[in-house]
Amino acid sequence: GEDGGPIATWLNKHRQLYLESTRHPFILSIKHGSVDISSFKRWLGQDYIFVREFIPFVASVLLKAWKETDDASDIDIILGGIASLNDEISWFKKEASKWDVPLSGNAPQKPNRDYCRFLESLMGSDIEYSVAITAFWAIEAVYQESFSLCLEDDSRTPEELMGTCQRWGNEDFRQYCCSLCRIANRSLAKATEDVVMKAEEAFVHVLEKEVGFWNMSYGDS
Ligand code: HMH
Repeated sequence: GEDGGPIATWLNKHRQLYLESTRHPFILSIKHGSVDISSFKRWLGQDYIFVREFIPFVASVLLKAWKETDDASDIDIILGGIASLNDEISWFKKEASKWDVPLSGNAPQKPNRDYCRFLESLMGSDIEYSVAITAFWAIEAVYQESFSLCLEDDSRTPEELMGTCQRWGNEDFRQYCCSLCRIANRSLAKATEDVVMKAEEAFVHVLEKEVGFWNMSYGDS
C-alpha cells in the first residue's frame, strides 16, 4: 500500500503462509474448545525452551538498535519487550506447575531446535538491524494474531486456557506489535535493496518456523 511500507506488501505477498502460521489447527482447536490437553502441555513445555532462547535474541536486537539508530524510542519499545519476557518466564513457571509440565530436563524437539538455531543465526553482528527487527516483529505478531483469535466473541476457548490466550492476544500486546511493525518499516525504508530482500527472507523463515512449531505441538502422542 502507499503508506503501508514493505511489511504490508509482504503480508499480502505471503498471505497463504501467514494464514497457515496464524490460523493453525492447534490454535483453532483452542478457539473451538476441542483442544487436546496433552498437545497444550507439549506446547507449553516446548515454548518455555523457545522463550529462554528468545531472550538473548531480543537482547541482540536491543544492541543493534543502540548501535544503528539514534531513535531512543526504539530502545524503549525493545526494552519493554525484554521486561515483558521477564514476566513471561515467571508465567511459564507458574503455568507449568499448574499443568504438571516439567521444565528442567525437558528436551527441545527438532522443530524447536531448528527455530532456536535460526534465532541464533540472526544474533550475529553481521546481521543488519532491519533484518533482525523484522524477524522480531514477525515472531511476536504471529502469537498476537493467533491467540487473539481465541478471544473473539464466537470463541469457545476453555476457561483454563484463557490466561494463555490473553497473554499474547491482549490489546497492549497488539499495540506493542504495532510499534515493532512501525520500527521495522521505518528501518526498512532506509535500508538497501539487498538488506530489504534479506529482511523479507527472514520474515518468510519466521512464518515457516512458526508453522513447524505449531505442528510439533499438535502432532500425535
Ligand atoms: C514459538 N513464537 C514462539 N513462541 C513465542 N513465545 C512467541 C513466538 C512470542 O513470544
